[in-house]
Amino acid sequence: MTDLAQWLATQTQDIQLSGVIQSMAAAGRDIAAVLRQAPIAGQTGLAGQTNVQGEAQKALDIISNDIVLNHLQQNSAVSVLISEELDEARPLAADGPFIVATDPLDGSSNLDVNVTVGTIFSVLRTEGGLLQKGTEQVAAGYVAYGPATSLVVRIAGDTTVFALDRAGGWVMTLAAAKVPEASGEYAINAARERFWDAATRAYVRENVAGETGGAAKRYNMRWVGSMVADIHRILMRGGIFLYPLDSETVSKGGRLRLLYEANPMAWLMEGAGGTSTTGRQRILDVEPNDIHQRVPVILGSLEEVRRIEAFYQRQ
Ligand code: AHM
Ligand code: MG
Repeated sequence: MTDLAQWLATQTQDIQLSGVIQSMAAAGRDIAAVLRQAPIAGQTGLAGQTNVQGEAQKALDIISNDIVLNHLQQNSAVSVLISEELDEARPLAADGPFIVATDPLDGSSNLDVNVTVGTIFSVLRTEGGLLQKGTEQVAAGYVAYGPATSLVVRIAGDTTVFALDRAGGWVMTLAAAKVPEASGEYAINAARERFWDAATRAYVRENVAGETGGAAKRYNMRWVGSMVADIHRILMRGGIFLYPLDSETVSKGGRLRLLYEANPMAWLMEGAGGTSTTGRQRILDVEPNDIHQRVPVILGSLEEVRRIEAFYQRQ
């Protein structure tokens, strides 16, 4: 059995970079422990509520952010933390060579129904500044808090999957994830159809028509509403995830965030042979102009991403 430290030693000579990934993995282990206990501690609700002991609750989003922050504050390799939960980038070790961008608890609206949520992270070099394209990432990963707690991580090579064992260690369960090129499964919030652009409409219409339509095969649809859960399924068995630009999100540039949601997921997908697009360009090539910038997100199996890109080209 290979553990995380052994795997890291095969992926990079950079001890500091390994340490950053170890810190995020440790944060994930600690967040998993909090989540397991959350219904008993009365912590699945919103901030501002009180728990059964009458104590003020902090939403798990804030607790998870604090856990990540605490781990990274102890790591002198990290100069700055960018987080969905922090308005501004948070300076940490003055001369640390790395920046971490994170969504500490993605999909948290699903917590009260005990559905898989996750921690997403991206690692950048400090010298590149806060606003760097996804291609500049040196590593990315997520932790999925599901029936098992999984860590999916990639430096520059393969996208690799670990599971958290009962002793709190990470055991490699898949050395190199491979997203099947073809798939008949798509993930989109179909209740937003009235806001969709023409390309998304045309693509989904074909999928719904199945073997009788232009795509000439049968499709199935899945939407957990928790990006980490949807992406993990696609990474393991193929499919496509879509949160396209639509008429309701167009003024903001999309729904999901570029630096700590789209870029790390695109990095992991590409490492597993999948691909990503905004519809118009590769996600990893988007120039950020704000740390909380939003972006349209389409990623997964090669053939399906190419199919919807063709609709965008015709539009
Ligand atoms: P969050 O970062 O506020 O948790 O929102 C992101 C989540 C993703 O996990 C998920 O893919 C998407 O929002 C779900 O959106 P919708 O509410 O349209 O289903
Ligand atoms: Mg999020």
